Amino acid sequence: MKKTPIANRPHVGIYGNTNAGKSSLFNAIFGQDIAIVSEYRGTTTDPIIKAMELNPYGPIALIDTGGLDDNTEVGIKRMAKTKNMLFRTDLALYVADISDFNEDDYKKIVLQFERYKIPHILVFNKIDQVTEIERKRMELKYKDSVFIILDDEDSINSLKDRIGDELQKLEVKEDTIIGDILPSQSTVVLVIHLDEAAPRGRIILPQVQLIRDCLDHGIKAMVVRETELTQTLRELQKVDLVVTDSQIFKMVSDMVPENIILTSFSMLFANQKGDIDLLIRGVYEIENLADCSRILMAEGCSHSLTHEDIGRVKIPNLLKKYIGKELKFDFYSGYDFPGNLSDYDLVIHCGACMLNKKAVHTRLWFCEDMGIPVTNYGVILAYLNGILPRCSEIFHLKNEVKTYD
Ligand SMILES: Nc1nc2c(ncn2[C@@H]2O[C@H](COP(=O)(O)OP(=O)(O)OP(=O)(O)O)[C@@H](O)[C@H]2O)c(=O)[nH]1
Ligand code: SF4
Ligand SMILES: [Mg+2]
Repeated sequence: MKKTPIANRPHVGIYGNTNAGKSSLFNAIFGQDIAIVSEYRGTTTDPIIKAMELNPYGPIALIDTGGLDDNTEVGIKRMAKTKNMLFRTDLALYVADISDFNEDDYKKIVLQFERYKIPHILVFNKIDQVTEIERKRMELKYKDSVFIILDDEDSINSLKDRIGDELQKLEVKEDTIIGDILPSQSTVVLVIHLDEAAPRGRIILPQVQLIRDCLDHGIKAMVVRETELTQTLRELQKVDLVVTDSQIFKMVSDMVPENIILTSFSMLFANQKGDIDLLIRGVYEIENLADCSRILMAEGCSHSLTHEDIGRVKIPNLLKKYIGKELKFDFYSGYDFPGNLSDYDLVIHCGACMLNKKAVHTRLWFCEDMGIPVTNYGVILAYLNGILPRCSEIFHLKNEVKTYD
């Protein structure tokens, strides 16, 4: 049974006013009572996110959120948490109690959906509470919406089908890290650096994901430390690509002959989840940084020590040394961005292994819209080490390589 990491699943978020029936719908779609349902407004405080199979579509992540119409102090905090979910939502369901539909509230959230480029389905719930005539009137007025009763399985199944159809249109199915770059039967050498900050007894998620992606696409992967790399390259007859940890890029670049293409784990993830061209354009903007320029180090989760080392220590030190100026770094982790994004001169993003594609894209759009250059750890390390042209070569070759796939 294939278990897709949550970050690789399209995210379907359920939004709406308090008591609209969001949690009831979450449970009905999920097929189990996970979220607490009650007749009291404001029951759901923190969003819930669960991985599930949406048949026949496939794996998705389903999100239940707190209501949007509560202006009390607690309600405002709850709404902030709900709005953070917009960053990662690929498709939204706006649930409305048919007998208590507030069109102004709906229009307000639609503006937010548009800002975050999220398509949505308007779902009218509790249709057992209104007359047939009222229901027909609403059906005529909101032609593209779906009408459900939670204990009517058929209506839930039609909604599930509609969700699947909308997701198909978005083409946000699980995508590949390397399978669209190299043809099957290619040989890749993955170089993993095991220093004291590396977790004991295991390798980190991006490395696991890349190995699995190689297996899924019939790409042969040889996993080595840098100490075994030279010997490995001598022994293998054909190597199509070497992928290395960004932190030892310079050393590995010196070890890998010029005729073998080299890139980093972070560059591959940047290409898979983000916009590699934008991230490369962003990195050249470091040449324009001035004394006391502000840089946002944006991380996708409360990182492990390994990442702390790269994002919090290595990159800031390298960058200050390269620019020769005092720079001010702020660190932020989560799916969203801090409210003062416009204060920054540059955003440097982590590899985003825990973020879904939509969350990364939303962050990049926000930077682009505000005219703030954005790059990521892998791209900046390659740039500062003078090897960016070499490690981005694979992405320019991608289209040619794809033709004999
Ligand atoms: N009659 C009827 N009641 C429903 C239906 N769906 C949900 N309810 C009831 O509506 C109430 C609110 O449901 P919830 O699922 O907790 O609503 P919510 O939107 O999650 O509410 P908050 O978490 O407070 O924002 C509960 O008492 C549900 O039993 C329905 O289709 N028909
Ligand atoms: S999401 Fe970012 S900070 Fe978190 S583990 Fe992945 S690369 Fe590191
Ligand atoms: Mg709820």
